[in-house]
Amino acid sequence: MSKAVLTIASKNYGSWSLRGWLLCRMAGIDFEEHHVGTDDPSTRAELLLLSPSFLVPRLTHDGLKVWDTLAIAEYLHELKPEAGLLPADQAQRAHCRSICGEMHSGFSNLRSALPMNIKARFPGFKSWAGARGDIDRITAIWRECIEAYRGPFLFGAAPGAADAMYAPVCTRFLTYDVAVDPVSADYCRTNMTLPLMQEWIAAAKVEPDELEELDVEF
Ligand SMILES: N[C@@H](CCC(=O)N[C@@H](CS)C(=O)NCC(=O)O)C(=O)O
Repeated sequence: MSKAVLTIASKNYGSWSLRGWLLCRMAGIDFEEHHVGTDDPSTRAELLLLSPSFLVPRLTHDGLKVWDTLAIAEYLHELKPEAGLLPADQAQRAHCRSICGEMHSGFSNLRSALPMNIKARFPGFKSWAGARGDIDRITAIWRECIEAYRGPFLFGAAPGAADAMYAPVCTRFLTYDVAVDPVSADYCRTNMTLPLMQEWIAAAKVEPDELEELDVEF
């Protein structure tokens, strides 16, 4: 069997890449990273061969191609149920899938106003009202989970798919100096200090700056 390959983009800017990578590492599969720059026409052509959506992350495992972060999470959960990406309890699993889905399909104001940029810091950044609404909803989701399952991660003692899905939000809150309630601030610290997050952040910090246009918006 050939080794699994996870195709990802920038570690500094690629929030979906971060989610896919965390899911693969949390699941404990043995994989190689394949990096593509999605704004370069030749790599876009390459990416189209790899992933019909053009988008990354994309996982090749055991002859299968899996693209789209939620599909990767579900695939890995089926492959390695013992990794605990999704909670063992059915009701908690339904809750977990609901908040992962909400992240996957929503919060477009936050995503466009506060793009992931791990290297950058914008002290005192003013989030506009639309983004503030998304921030309020996300922190309400976190507080509800921490209260129900006692933390420190969203579904209890160990990190899982929901923490991977919300990890790029934690990096954004740090980048854009977003003030949140104490429970959410603690959760952000917990997620950001995970060894896997530290490993990704260290790699993002040494990545060459290729996407300068994302920086000049501010
Ligand atoms: N819904 C997709 C979103 C993936 C996505 O937007 N990926 C970005 C990079 S992080 C991408 O590939 N952008 C390239 C492009 O738009 O050409 C998922 O869940 O995987």
